[in-house]
Amino acid sequence: MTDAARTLLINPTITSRRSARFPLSLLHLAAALERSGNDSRIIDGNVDRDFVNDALRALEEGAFDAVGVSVMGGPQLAPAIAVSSVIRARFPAVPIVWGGYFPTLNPDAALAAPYVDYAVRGQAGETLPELIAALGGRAEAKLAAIGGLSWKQGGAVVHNPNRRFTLADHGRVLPYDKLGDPRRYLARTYLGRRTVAHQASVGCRFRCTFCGVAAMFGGTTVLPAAQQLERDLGYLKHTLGADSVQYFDNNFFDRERDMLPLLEVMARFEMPWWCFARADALLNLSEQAWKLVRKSRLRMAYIGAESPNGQMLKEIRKGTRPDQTMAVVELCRRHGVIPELSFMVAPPENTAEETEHTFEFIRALKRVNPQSEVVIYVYTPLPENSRHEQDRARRPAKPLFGLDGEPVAFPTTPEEWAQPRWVDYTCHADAPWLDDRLRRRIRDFVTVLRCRFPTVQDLRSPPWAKRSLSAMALWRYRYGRYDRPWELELANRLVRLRMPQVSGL
Ligand code: B12
Ligand code: SF4
Repeated sequence: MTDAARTLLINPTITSRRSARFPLSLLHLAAALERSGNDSRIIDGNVDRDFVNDALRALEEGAFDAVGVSVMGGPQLAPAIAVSSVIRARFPAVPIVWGGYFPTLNPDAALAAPYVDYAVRGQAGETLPELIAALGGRAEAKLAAIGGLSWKQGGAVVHNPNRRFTLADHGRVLPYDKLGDPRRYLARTYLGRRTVAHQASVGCRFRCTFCGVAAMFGGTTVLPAAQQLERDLGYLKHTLGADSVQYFDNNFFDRERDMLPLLEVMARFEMPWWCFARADALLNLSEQAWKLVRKSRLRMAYIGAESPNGQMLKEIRKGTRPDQTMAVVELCRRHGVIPELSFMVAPPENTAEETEHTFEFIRALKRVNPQSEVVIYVYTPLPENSRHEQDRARRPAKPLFGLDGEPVAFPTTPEEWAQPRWVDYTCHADAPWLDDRLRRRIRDFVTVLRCRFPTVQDLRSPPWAKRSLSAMALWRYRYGRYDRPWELELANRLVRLRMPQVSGL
């Protein structure tokens, strides 16, 4: 490989142009490649809807030494397969590298595809430059020494050891200019007119058994230095003109003593913000920290409540309790923060009872804080093989069975994972142990709930339409008559209320 190798970095389409946010994964990789003296070009399928042809054109025009594709399980798989397979067909000599959550959690499935040569697990800031450097002669000894890499040797797949997670401060902001005009990624949201996406820390110190983040990071988290955050926010606010921030940090509030310097920076910027958080972390914040949280203008915290069943929370190693969920909605109300609570209904055991129990719990939360927002997912545990290697043997998951009584067999190729039923599984929208009656029941409850309490995140629907829907849903919600809310479905089709779980903010 020459000294300055060129890599084509692709983010396959996963959301609408309106909902596109910075492809932070690729920006981090472009920065890492630049630091190692290499060049790259980014194609973002969220803004470039013809990204497959544009990728082919880029490869025709310029000499690229490798293609890197960012792949999250779910709806991003089909476009990732499409772009990778046409590149393989037209440019068979160009190595194709997959990275992101899908290959991290399913490296064997990723490498089962003939159009994937390398799967990078976890962070790739060091792995990718090392791989690019090793590609020239494809020296196997060099490949074998690269941490976090899975690759093919003969007919077998080799998984090199994991790599440690880092968050080194390289003294500069991400190379946003690689996206053309980065300002087109700022969006009007309920936080502000120009909301920007940013990730300050890396990882999460918890190991909830169902969570892809735990599977990726294995309980590790690294926070940025205050000066790094200050520099990044300064650039986003003063150079790009952002007025509010959506933090993509997996779990924003870590230990308070480490958070205080970061909150002080954010309190100086006073840019309204949204983040992922845990109920226990918010409940444990001191008055001093809350003062900074209020000053920094936290508007909404997305909290994984998961279930009202304490035993289930223990089994999935959530580490929080239902009474903490109840307490945090009250605490948020007092501090002017909207709690956005996510729940996982329809677990594999006591499926229907647990679901009804969760609906009742949600109603109780709404009574304490009617502003609480609720996101309902179906509980779809990770395949045992996808869990972090340290967690796999420790507490093996219970076997899963479908409605037919047969054990659930997870897919083994990207094509299988891209089938609608497995996309739904990845999106926590459906599971093999759900019957039609329960599916319908969940859908009906969600329809009544979101019509009765339209989300503040929806700026598209006019206020009168939201008010009318809410009034229409009143009697159904009050009397628990969720079944077949045809009139709400019809009205909803006209208004098209937003679904933040699909498009983000
Ligand atoms: C923004 C985001 C989205 C955006 C799209 C992002 C995009 N690609 O354009 C939207 C809102 C569309 C989205 C959708 C979904 N998402 Co999402 N999303 C995120 C979020 C919040 C941030 C991603 C990010 O930018 N991270 C920051 C970057 C720097 O980290 P990174 O992406 O991990 O990248 C690093 C490595 O993974 C690796 N890497 C990544 N790409 C590549 C490529 C190459 C070539 C290499 C070598 C390495 C590499 O290197 C990078 C730098 O170190 C994450 C949570 C998180 N904090 O990561 C969830 C997350 C990735 N999403 C997740 C999921 C499951 C989804 C959904 C599929 C399902 C759902 N219900 O949420 C939906 C699909 C919804 C639908 N029905 O359409 C899960 C994945 C877990 C899993 N089990 O696989 C996460 C972790 C959320 C969670 N806590 O569960 N998502
Ligand atoms: S559910 Fe939240 S707290 Fe648990 S591992 Fe995932 S990101 Fe961390």
